[in-house]
Amino acid sequence: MKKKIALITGVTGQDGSYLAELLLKKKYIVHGIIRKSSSFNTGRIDHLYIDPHYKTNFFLHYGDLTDSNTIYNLISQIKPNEIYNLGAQSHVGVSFENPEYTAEVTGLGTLRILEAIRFLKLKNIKFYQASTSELFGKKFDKSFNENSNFYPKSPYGASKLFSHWITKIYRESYDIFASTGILFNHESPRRGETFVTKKITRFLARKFYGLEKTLFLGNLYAKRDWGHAIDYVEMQWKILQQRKPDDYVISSGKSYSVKDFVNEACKQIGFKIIWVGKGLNERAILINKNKRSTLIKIDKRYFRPSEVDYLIGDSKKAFKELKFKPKYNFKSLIRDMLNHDMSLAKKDSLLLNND
Ligand code: NAP
Ligand code: G4F
Repeated sequence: MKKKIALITGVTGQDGSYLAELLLKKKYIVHGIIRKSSSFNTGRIDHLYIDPHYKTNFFLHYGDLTDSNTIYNLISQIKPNEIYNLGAQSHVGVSFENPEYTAEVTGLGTLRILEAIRFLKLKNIKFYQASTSELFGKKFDKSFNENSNFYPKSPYGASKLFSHWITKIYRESYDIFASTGILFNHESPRRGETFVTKKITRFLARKFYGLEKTLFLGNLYAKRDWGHAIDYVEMQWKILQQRKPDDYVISSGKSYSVKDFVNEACKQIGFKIIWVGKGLNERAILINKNKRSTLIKIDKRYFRPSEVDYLIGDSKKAFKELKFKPKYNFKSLIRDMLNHDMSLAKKDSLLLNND
């Protein structure tokens, strides 16, 4: 049987790397688009890469979602059966600082791919758009599903809303197999270091080995529905294996605050903490025998001009139609992240002590 060909934008990111792994296991030929960078940016996929002079099913191409010509040429040359559009300026906080760039990449980037598909008239191509729970900025119901109202609260959310709607518009107008996954927060050992979960687990692991002093965080009271990226990328693939294109919410159905995340991570690593103070003066105090020290402080620069306070998803449709069965929960996600960060921190502390 002929091997399926997939093209992934954002292959160097958290999801892109796990998805490439999954598709290679499923015997796909996988092409990924990477950005030119002055330093290495392929750390998450280096283990998959084989010099193309030797036998490989994994190919990388330079490209950028702001560059229509390259997107068009790559799709035209590769003729993929499936395109996964995971590339984005994906940081909500940064989108307030770089709104125009975020709209270019996270919004218009999607349109560039859809236009290439339309112009090339490639038959049987399937397109996946990485939509997000950031579309649901305001709580209208108890939980959010495919029919909930959208109310984005950031330039990132607004850019993703454009991408979400334009995907539906191309599906309905041009009969393109274009689906979306409205994924709630998903984390992993490969999560970028500036997202709050990774910031916390990395800091605690390094603190354990004496490599850090204090962590600065923003809003501790925002609630998120957190899952594991390994479970969620499998659903991205499943969404494109359905008979008809559609939209699916992928979530755990449980919501925890940032503070809950800190408390659980501290418990797992064996740190006894108490919280004192209020507002910007709130702090977590580490109690070690009779000694007390400040472990976490609040820094107002990590607050956003507008915040999504509460997210919880309702994935009934995915449970039924995609047979969604996540292997990880809140506690095992944190354990996985901590185990990984502890082994990295241990290595760093050994290096430091050997110097
Ligand atoms: P991520 O780790 O931030 O990865 C983003 C990827 O996009 C990286 O490979 C990045 O390349 C690439 N990229 C950035 N700007 C680009 C540009 N101008 N042209 C081409 N590629 C570009 O994000 P993730 O967590 O894997 O998320 C994957 C997708 O799902 C994103 O679209 C995100 O917005 C969306 N999403 C994520 C979550 C979540 O909780 N993780 C939830 C819902 C939706 P570099 O490595 O070079 O920076
Ligand atoms: O980890 P975060 O930056 O993720 P956020 O904003 O929820 O966005 C992530 O999930 C979305 C899905 O809902 C994706 F679409 C998006 O691409 C991204 O992957 O922040 C989580 C919460 C926020 O409420 C934030 O205000 O944590 C709060 N927070 C508190 N202190 C912090 C910090 N966030 C960050 N990044 N850094 C802090 O120090």
